[in-house]
Amino acid sequence: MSRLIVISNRVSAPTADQPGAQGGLAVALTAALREADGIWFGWSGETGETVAPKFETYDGVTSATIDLPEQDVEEYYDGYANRTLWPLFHYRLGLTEFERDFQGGYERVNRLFGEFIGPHILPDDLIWVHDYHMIPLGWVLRQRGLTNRLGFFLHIPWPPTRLLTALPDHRRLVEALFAYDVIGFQTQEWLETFHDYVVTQMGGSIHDDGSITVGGRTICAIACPIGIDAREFIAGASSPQAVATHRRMIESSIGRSLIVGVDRLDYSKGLEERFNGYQRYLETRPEARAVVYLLQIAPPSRASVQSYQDIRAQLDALSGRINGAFADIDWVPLRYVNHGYPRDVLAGVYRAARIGLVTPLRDGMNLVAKEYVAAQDPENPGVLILSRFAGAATQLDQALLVNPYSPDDIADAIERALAMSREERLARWKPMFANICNEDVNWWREQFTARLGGA
Ligand code: ADQ
Repeated sequence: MSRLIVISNRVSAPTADQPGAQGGLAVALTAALREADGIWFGWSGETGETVAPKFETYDGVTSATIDLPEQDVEEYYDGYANRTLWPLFHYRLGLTEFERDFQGGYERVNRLFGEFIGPHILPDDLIWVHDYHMIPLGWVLRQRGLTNRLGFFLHIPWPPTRLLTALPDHRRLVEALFAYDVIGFQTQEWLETFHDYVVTQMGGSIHDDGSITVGGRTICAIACPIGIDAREFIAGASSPQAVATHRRMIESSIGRSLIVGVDRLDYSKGLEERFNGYQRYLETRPEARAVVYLLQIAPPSRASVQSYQDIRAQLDALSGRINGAFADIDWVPLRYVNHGYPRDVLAGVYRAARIGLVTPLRDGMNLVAKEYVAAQDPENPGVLILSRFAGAATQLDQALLVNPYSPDDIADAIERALAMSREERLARWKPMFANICNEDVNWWREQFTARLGGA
């Protein structure tokens, strides 16, 4: 059996400092790394001079991290990854910053990773690189003479060709992907937009078996949607902490229906539009006031980037305006919370919520939608309202699908969800639940690694 080497910007394998599992991806990859005696490489999150990777083996899994100089963090992570690629790949050309220094920093850090990781790779290792931070890494490793099987998975959308061509040197970025043997996207839609680029910009051809040839090099590109660790999440939903949270939520709701949103505070998640949709609901259905409330949990992320500071300030103002306009002496329409919670607490919150409101403007997948479905009471499930522009909408098509830009669409869906019979709720929930159990995170990992292993 080959070893598996995972490389991503940050490592979320458990360590002595942080022993708990940190989300589905960590759980799935950790299990695979343990079985395959592998290593997970990434940035430590610290700034400092880059020296040899720091190895740590905890509970059978080895992680290896490097520090990065401050300038590299600014140009590679804050810069090219989060100010250029993230907004562009989420269709936000207006928020995209094009700085040559960012691109330089991005390529420099990818070379640095190659330099530090390269010597630790054995000839038979399977290498799996993750996400937009690391696109050129495969190419860097090939330059170093590596002939291993190399895979890449993109967790975010692939943008339409005409958007992508706004990126200076877009072709250089895409060409780097051809150093991999297998590349994976979350959905068929992103795979097809990638095909479009390859055909129209590179003169490549797509074969019946899904492989792609450009200039004599053939690679395999697949759609492979990520799932959650359904079994772990379902078990978590009946843990003591979840049950206590559920009780606390029901008590504090005093008979009102809870609508819940849980997101990183990010402009791609459509929070402003969601608040506007909720406001439209309150405005147009005065009789519904005081019988619902929205709990939005949104811990800040990427706070050093201006566009994230801006969205945070806008949401602070908007949530204040909504509460100012609609609150009563014994009712607050919007509880807006800016910090994270342990997964079992989230599970209890999801279960207490009559509606899961998941309305990103664009999202590679969106795991919150899947977690909401997993946490429901099988006898009396709530309703998922889901953006059609989330990758998850292709699998969770029994949700109430909405256009997240339309406040009326969101308001109508809230009304419909609150009035929905138990029978219809069950009929919608059951196939979604089956999907998240069948196509869970282990299924995703096996699909990808089977291709990577040459199947
Ligand atoms: P994200 O954009 O981070 O992921 P998402 O898929 O929703 O988005 O995952 C977020 C995770 O963080 C979920 O597991 C959620 O429970 C957790 N989380 C969010 N808010 C939290 C809070 N307040 N407290 C605790 N936990 C919280 C990127 C892509 C997605 C893709 C994933 C995985 O943008 O489209 O689904 O990677 O590929």
